[in-house]
Amino acid sequence: HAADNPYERGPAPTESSIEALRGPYSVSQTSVSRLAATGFGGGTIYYPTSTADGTFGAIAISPGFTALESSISWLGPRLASQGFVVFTIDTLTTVDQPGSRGDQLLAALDYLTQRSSVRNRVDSSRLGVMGHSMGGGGSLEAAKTRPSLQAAIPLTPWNLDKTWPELRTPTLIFGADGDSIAPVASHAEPFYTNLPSSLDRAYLELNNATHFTPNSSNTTIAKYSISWLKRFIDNDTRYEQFLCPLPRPSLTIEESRGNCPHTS
Ligand code: 9J3
Ligand code: ZN
Repeated sequence: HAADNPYERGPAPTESSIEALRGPYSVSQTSVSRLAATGFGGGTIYYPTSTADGTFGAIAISPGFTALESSISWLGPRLASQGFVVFTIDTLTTVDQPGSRGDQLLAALDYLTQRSSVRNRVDSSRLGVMGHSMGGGGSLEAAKTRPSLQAAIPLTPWNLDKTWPELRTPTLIFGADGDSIAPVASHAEPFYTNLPSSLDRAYLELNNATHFTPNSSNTTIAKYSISWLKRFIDNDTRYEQFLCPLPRPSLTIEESRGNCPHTS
């Protein structure tokens, strides 16, 4: 109940509401030019149009190596319509490495909460990061740098660093069974395994999927990302039912790992 949790937003979720192409909030968007941006390459902010529900948690999302914001833009309205401010960004150059992408995700969050036209709509204590490939590796770097982040979701992540014992941020990693660019055996799986075992963490391996599956609208990615962000950025335990017990292997999920019940 909202009286018990000041961060709860929107109606009680159902399986169909988290699978829907859009959630309950109408979404507006505003562009941030590369010239206006500091420490990242500009982007697009998607946010609930109404101010009636107060502030929202927020996330920044980075694309992967050689890719543009457009490669992850489907997540903007998909997540914002559930009640988040979502900043899909471009990087300074398309060849920036994961450490730089992590810094740029944090610069984008700082821009969002301090300088953007929607800063008054954002609760600056409730922030998270996502990213694809080297951007997913960057989301791990961002969480390592800023432990106050409330959620991280690397999508088919790529990083040379395989060990993440420093993380204190609840982290949901998506791998893809057919990923030949960031094979799960040398990227997503060791990243998951080398998070602290005490951390709220999960690993979902997409079935019949490739490195580029996160670049198109995908209901499995959306529904579990929404649930993770709601559970850990909004402290909204109404979404725990979709995360624990872990989703069983299915047509869309090859494998799942994680700690249940959650501890934070
Ligand atoms: O961001 C990515 O797609 C990383 C995968 C990659 O191309 O790494 C090669 C250096
Ligand atoms: Zn490490």
